[in-house]
Amino acid sequence: MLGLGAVGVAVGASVQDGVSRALAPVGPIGDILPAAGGFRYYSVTGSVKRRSAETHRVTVGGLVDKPQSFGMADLARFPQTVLDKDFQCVTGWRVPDVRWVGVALPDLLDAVGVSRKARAVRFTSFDGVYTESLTLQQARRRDVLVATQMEGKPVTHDHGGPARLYVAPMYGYKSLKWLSGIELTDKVVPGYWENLGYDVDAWVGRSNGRDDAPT
Ligand SMILES: Nc1nc2c(c(=O)[nH]1)N[C@H]1C(S)=C(S)[C@@H](COP(=O)(O)O)O[C@H]1N2
Ligand SMILES: [Mo]
Repeated sequence: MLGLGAVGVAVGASVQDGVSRALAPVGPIGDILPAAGGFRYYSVTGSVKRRSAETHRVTVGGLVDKPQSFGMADLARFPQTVLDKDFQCVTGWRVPDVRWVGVALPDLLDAVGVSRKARAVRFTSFDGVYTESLTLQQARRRDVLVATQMEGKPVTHDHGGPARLYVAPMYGYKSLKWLSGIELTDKVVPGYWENLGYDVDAWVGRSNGRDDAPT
C-alpha cells in the first residue's frame, strides 16, 4: 500500500478499485448502512458505544500550557463557526453543500495554550482504534472544526457525535468521528489510514483522490 499515490497516477482505474476496497467499511456486514443524504456510514471497528452529549468530554493535552477537557456545553460557549462545504471520501463519493457548525480548532488550541515545542496534533476516537493527525499549521486553519452540528442538528452517533473532527479541505478520512482526545505532539503521528498508505496531507484534488477541490 505504501506509495499508493504515485502508483495511482500511473495505472489509474485498477488502483482506484484497490483504494475503494481498502477504504470500504470493514466492520461486520450489519454496520454497512446507507446513511442519510448521500453519506455512507464508515467505521473501522464494529459497533461503537454511544456517548451522551450530557457527559461526553473532549480532552486537550500533550504539549500545551493548560490541559483541559471540554464538555459539549463548554464547546457551545466558544464562538461558533458555520461552514457549508462538500464532504468527499477518497473512494469517490461526495456529498455537496453540507452545513457544519462547531468550534474552529485554532480557538480551542488558543484556549489551552500551545507549547512552543508543539508541531502537530493527534486526534483519538472513543471507538478505541481510529486516529488522525494534522500538522500544527494545518490545525490552525479556520476551516478545521470540532464539529457539534451537521445539517442543522447535533451530530448523530452514526456520523461521529457528540463531537467529530471536520477537516474541510481534506478527504473524509481526516474527519475523525467520535472525537475524544486532542493531543499536541512534537511531530506528526500518522493516523489509521495513513499507516495503511494513504497521504498524511490529504488535500482534496492533490492527494490519492481524483476529484476537484471542494467548494
Ligand atoms: N472513528 C472513525 N472516524 C472516521 C472513519 C472511521 O472509520 N472511524 N472513517 C473516515 C472516512 S474514510 C470517512 S469518508 C468519513 C465518513 O463519515 P460518515 O461515516 O459520517 O459518512 O469518516 C471518517 N472518520
Ligand atoms: Mo473515506
